[in-house]
Amino acid sequence: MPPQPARACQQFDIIGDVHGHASLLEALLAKLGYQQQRGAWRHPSREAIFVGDLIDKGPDPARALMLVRAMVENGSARMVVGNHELNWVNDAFLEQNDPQAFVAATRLHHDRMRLMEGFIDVGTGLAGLMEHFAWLRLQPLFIDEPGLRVVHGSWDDEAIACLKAQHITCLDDHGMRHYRETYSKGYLAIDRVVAGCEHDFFDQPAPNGFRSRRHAWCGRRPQCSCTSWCDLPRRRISPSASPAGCRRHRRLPAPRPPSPRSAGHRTAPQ
Ligand SMILES: [Mn+2]
Repeated sequence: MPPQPARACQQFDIIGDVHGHASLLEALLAKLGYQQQRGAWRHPSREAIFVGDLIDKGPDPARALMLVRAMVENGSARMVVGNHELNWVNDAFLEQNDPQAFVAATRLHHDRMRLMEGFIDVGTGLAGLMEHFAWLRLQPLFIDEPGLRVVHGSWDDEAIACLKAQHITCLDDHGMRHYRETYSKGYLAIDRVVAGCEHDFFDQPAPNGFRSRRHAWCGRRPQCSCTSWCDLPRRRISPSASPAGCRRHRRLPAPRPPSPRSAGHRTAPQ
């Protein structure tokens, strides 16, 4: 098949984890030459590519999410989801028909309190939050086109091929069905691409029932040192089921710069 024609817009600004820092993002966009026009930040000749993790940590995740969504919907940006979006979706997607349960699921992570408060502040409240959640679930796990490859966690040809073969493009019901099935090919591929993790499988299940250890990439192997039992779909794990010293989401050293072969970063699922 001949190469696909490149998109009209050939220049990109690749913007990493915003993590709720909406004001810093606005300053960055202004510095890069974007201007607010007709409800969204736009650049006359370039497109912004957000590499996921818009939410959590920073002071204003709601505004960060709304800003990026406005850019995507106006054609001045695209995004892929990061592990923080994946975690929120995994916590709350089964509760989308029950607002109270949705709030409870969203509140499982303390950082998401600010996300909820932000939507209340702008007057759209819970309905706005849930509507943005639904939109987030449709954002891609990866971008793969001539001249541009973007993921949040780790570009892995095998994992990308698996996602394509199984038509897993985002965190919609189809994608989440695969993701919730621990150890399925789809789960492992999403975990690799979005969270940057890979798994070491045991010959026999461990005494706690788990079949693998989960490692996050942090630059060049064998530096990867963030180890957790493979419990992501089930989320919470009782301390007694986890061996001493095994912590989920252990903080890692600062990630190395991304590989020149692909945009994105390789960090622990922090
Ligand atoms: Mn991340």
